Amino acid sequence: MSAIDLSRAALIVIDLQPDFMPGGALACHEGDAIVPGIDALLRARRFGHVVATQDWHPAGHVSFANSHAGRAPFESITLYEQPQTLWPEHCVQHTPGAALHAGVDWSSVDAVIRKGSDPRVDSYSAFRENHGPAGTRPPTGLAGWLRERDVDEVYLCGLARDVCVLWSAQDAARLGFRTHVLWELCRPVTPAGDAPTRAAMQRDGIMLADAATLST
Ligand code: VGL
Ligand code: ZN
Repeated sequence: MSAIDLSRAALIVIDLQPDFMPGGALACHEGDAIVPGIDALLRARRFGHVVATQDWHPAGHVSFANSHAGRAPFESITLYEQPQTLWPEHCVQHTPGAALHAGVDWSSVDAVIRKGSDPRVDSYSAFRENHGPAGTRPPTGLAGWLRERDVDEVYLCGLARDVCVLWSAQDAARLGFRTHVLWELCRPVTPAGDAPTRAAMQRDGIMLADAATLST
């Protein structure tokens, strides 16, 4: 039996950064549990292409609760006519919490997409910013990068399952990529959201996969 052909597939590792680990500024539930599995997946070098994203905010970013007088983390406000969750200050550019996690061998990564760098706009998806002042969601360039390389299939893993992984997977599917989420190599900000996250992925044609199936 030959293993499945992943030469036209890209692995996209979302926001595996210390600030999203337990004890970090914006901890994901059991976020550290996925680090060894993602490291093993990269070391296996099965994918034709590997991309990592890095949440990369300037100080005073609009998504930080402390940028808004009288607001607390995890409250929701309306920003550019869309709901915006306010987060604890996290992943500030060039701080240790914003680094790519030291527990992973990143040497096989072809491209790193830094997102959320515009102080006025949040960016959950690897493909597009959230709604900005002009009401548009400017692309990050990732879709073109993948298409230029003939990639038609993407596998996503990382953090957070209910935020940046979900939004990235939804955009990937909408953009026409065959889209898989490696569910067990993701962890959420809010574990209670796992059932709705799973339902949203299934509704949007995203396939839930297991890293073990990649080696069969
Ligand atoms: C994320 C909230 C704020 C994520 C990033 O990586 O899922 N969540 N910024
Ligand atoms: Zn962020």
